[in-house]
Amino acid sequence: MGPKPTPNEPNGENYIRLRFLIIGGGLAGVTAGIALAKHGHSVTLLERQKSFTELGAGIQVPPNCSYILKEWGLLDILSPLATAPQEINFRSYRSGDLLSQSVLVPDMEEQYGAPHMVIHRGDFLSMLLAEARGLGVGLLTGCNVTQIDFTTCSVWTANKQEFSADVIIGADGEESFCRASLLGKQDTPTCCGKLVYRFTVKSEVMRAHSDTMDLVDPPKVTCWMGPSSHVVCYDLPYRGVCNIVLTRPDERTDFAQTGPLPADIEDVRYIFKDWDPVLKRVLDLADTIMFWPLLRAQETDIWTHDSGKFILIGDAAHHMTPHLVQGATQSIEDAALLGELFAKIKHRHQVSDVLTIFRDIRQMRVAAISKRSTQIGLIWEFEDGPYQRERDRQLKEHQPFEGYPNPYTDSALLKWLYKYNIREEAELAWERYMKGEWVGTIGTQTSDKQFESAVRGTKRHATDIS
Ligand SMILES: *[C@@H]1O[C@H](CO)[C@@H](O)[C@H](O)[C@H]1NC(C)=O
Ligand SMILES: CC(=O)N[C@H]1CO[C@H](CO)[C@@H](O)[C@@H]1O
Repeated sequence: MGPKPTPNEPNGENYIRLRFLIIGGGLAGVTAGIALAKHGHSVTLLERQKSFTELGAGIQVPPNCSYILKEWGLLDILSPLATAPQEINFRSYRSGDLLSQSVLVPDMEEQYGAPHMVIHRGDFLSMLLAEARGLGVGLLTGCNVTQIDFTTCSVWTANKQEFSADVIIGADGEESFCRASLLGKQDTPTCCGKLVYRFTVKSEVMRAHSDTMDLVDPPKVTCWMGPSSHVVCYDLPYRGVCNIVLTRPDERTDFAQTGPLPADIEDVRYIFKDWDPVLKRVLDLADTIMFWPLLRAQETDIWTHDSGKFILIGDAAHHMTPHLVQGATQSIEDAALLGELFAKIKHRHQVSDVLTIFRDIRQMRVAAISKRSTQIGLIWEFEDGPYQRERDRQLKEHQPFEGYPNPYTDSALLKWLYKYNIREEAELAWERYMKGEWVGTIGTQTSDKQFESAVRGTKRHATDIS
C-alpha cells in the first residue's frame, strides 16, 4: 500500500516511493530530507554527533534561499526568528568611510520575490529539523557511518548498525567520510592559508555605545574591506546578539583540530589595531573569540558512484569562499533540485539517470558561483595601493556596472544568482531527458528489467566527467 499522495506529489497514482539514506545532519542533509519527504519519499538521516549542532552564530539567507523556503511554506515560521537587514554597507577598513551601500528592504523582496535575511544558525537548523520531523523523516543521531557499500546501497555505523536504502546521499560536510570513501582514498581537507574568527556581542551592549549603535540600529550588514582580510557584522535581534566574523591570512597548517578553537583576544585586537575605530570598539566589547582555519578539500568532479545509487551534495561535494554568501544557499539549492527531480521519477531504473542529471546541472552552476565568489574575495581584500584605491574610487564614484566590487548592486550578477528557478530548471531537464537527449543517461530507452540485466557487470561510466 502506497502512502497517500501529498499536494506536492505531482506523480499521482504513478509514483514510486524510494527509500533514501542521508548521511549528515547539517543544512544540506536536513533540507534534502525535507525536499524528498515533501515529494512522498521515505527518508532516514544519520548524524554522527550525539545531537544536531551548527557551529558559528549567524548565517545570511539571500533571496533565492528564502524563496525556496517560501515555496516549502517555511517563510512564516522562519520570519519571526530572522531579520531582514535594511541595507548592506561596505566600508574602508582604516577610516571606516562608507564606500558603497545597497538597500535590501524592500528592494530584494520586490525584485526577487523573497527577502534577504540573517538568522542564527542554531535557530535555522532547529526550524528545519522540526519541519523534517513533521514530514516523517527519520532523524537518527550518534550514527557514525564508517563503511559504505555503494553497490548494495548499505552503510554500517561505528557501533555496527546496518542501514540500507535505494539511494544514499552523502551530505557530511567538508571533512566528508562519504567523499573519502567514494574516492577510495584519504581526502583530508587542508588549511588554505586563512583563518576565520567569530564572536558575538550582546545587542544591548552594542546599542549602549554611541559609536557601535549604528551597526545594529536599524538592522544592517556592515562589511569592511581590508588588506587580505575582511570583516562582516550584523545583528541577530531574536537572539539579542550581534554577530561578527573576521578573516585574515595565516600560513600555519599545523592546527591540532579544525575548530572552533579559542583565540587570544589581545592577539586579535593587535592584528586589527589599524582598523576603523568603530571595529576596534567592537573588538573591545568581545569576551571570547573563537577561530577556525578555513579548509580546502581537493576539487573533485566525482560526486556519483558507478552503482548509480549514490550522490554527494552540499559542502561534501562543493565548497566556496564566503564572499557571495552562497555556501549554505548552494546546499539548499542542491536539496531543492533533488526534490524536484525525484518528484518526476516514474521507474526505479531512472534513479541513476536522475543522479546524473542532478550532477550535470549542479556542477555547472556551483562552479560558476564558486569562481565568482573567489574573484570577489580577491577584489575585497586588495592590499593598500593603486588597485585598492581604484576599487574604492569605483565604489564611491561609479554607478554599478557588471562585475562591480559591491556584488549586491551588480544587477546582472543578482539576476543570475537570484532569478534562478530550480523548478523550471528541473522541468526543462526532464523534458530533454524524456526526449532521450540527456547524454550519459539510459532510462528512457528501457524498462526496469532490461536495465537490470544491461547494467549487471557493466561499468556505467568509464570516467565521471562533468
Ligand atoms: C566516527 O568514527 C571515526 C572512525 O572510527 C572516528 O575517527 C570519529 O572520531 C568518529 N566520530 C564521532 C563523532 O564519533
Ligand atoms: C531556486 C528558485 O526557487 N529560484 C527562484 C529565485 O527567485 C525568483 C524570483 O525572483 C524565482 O522566480 C525563482 O524561482
